[in-house]
Amino acid sequence: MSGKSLASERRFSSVLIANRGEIAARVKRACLEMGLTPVPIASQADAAEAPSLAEGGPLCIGPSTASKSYLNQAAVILAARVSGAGAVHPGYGFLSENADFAAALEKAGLVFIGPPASAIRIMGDKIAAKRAMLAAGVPCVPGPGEPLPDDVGVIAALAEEIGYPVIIKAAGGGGGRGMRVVRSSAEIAEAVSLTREEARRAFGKPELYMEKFLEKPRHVEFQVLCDEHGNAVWVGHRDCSLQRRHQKVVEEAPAPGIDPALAAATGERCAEACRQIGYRGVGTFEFLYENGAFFFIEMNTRLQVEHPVTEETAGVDLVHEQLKVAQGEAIDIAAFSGTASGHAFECRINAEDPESFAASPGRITLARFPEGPGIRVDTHVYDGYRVPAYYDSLIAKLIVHAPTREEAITLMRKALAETRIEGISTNLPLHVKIFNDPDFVAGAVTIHHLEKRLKEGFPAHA
Ligand code: MV4
Repeated sequence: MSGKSLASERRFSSVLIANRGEIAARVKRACLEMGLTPVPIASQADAAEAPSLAEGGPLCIGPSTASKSYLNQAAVILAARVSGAGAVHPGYGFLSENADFAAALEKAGLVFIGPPASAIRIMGDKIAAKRAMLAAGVPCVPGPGEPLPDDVGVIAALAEEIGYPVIIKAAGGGGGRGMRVVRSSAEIAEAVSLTREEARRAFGKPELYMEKFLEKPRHVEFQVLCDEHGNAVWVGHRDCSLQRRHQKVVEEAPAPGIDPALAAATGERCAEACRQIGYRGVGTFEFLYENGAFFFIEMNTRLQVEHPVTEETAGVDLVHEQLKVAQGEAIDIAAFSGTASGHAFECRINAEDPESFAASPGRITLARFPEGPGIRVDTHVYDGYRVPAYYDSLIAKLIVHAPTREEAITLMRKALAETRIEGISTNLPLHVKIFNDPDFVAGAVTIHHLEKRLKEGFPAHA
């Protein structure tokens, strides 16, 4: 009964999209498909490329600099108020994992399309997240879910107990920021003091924790979906090991070569953790996978860039599900059991130099994307679109889905060959090399593979 009344309070008919680029386009499409009115917003740089407000274009919420527009909570909330939007979809990045923003929306009587602020807050503190996962029986990297003490002797003893190499991480870090590998007791005191100073400065939070450092892991993550009625399901896994400087380049689903029974057990642990913390919406459990075992590292409380590979293999629209559970609906558990089929890849097409990785903003004179069975392109760009210099360089996601991994690779090669972006530089040539790399094609490369290949100059293999 209380579920019903809660649901009716949460109903909304229009959704402010607090983001830009391909994900704003993706969320807009989902809103229209579900009979909801999308309310786009834009910074000045993005508004310059869009139709006017009178022509159905975005509400301009501020200057081009993200801190004055997409990150300006007051401006986003004001835009929601004046447009009469009932809910806000944050996309990824920007305000998507900001607990204060989620709380401010609720206070303003707006629905945040995401988890409760309390869940965002827990996962934003990597020590609290790890403690929650240990309590829920999710397998974690060896090391306590507790902050390091001040006493260097006690810290050194902990490192001996875990066994070198260890890694010191900042509780406020994540995504590769604020961490330091320590290979011997001689290095530990300096590593702790340097990381603590960085943590204080960058995150305003000096707490650190310690883990066993895994040398050659893969990055495998589990997608979850939860409603406020206590239902939580895991919706497959993805391999995101192919990365450079913590930026993912290619993702695939499912992660190749994982024992289905181990995946099911791990996925179920993730779902149970969600039930325990009262999670709602979509989420991702990031694991390191090494020697046939999973080790939790972080949870992301947002829709992720790479969600399409899960959508294609699981046959689910994750944005539709987000919109439904945000309105208080129960998820249809039966729709998620044993539906995964085939293999999907995603190539992130960035406006950047394929050799130096320098950003390459400017006018796209021609944009041609492939189409046909098994091919999906998530993008906001078109002939004549000007890529602004202010934001990240993602301009399109090329996604393929086929019955087998081999067929999906063949399809991606074809899709890449049919993609033409002119006027700016893109990383398309890098993707072509990756899909001709025998180790990548064989499957199951580690998180170090791409950087190793780049260092070698991507040798052409016979
Ligand atoms: C680690 C690790 C090895 N051992 N933790 C980097 C980003 C952040 N999410 C966690 N990261 C890592 N944590 C332990 N105990 C190696 C990394 C890591 C990494 C992880 C996932 C994807 C790419 C990575 C690249 C370098 C290091």
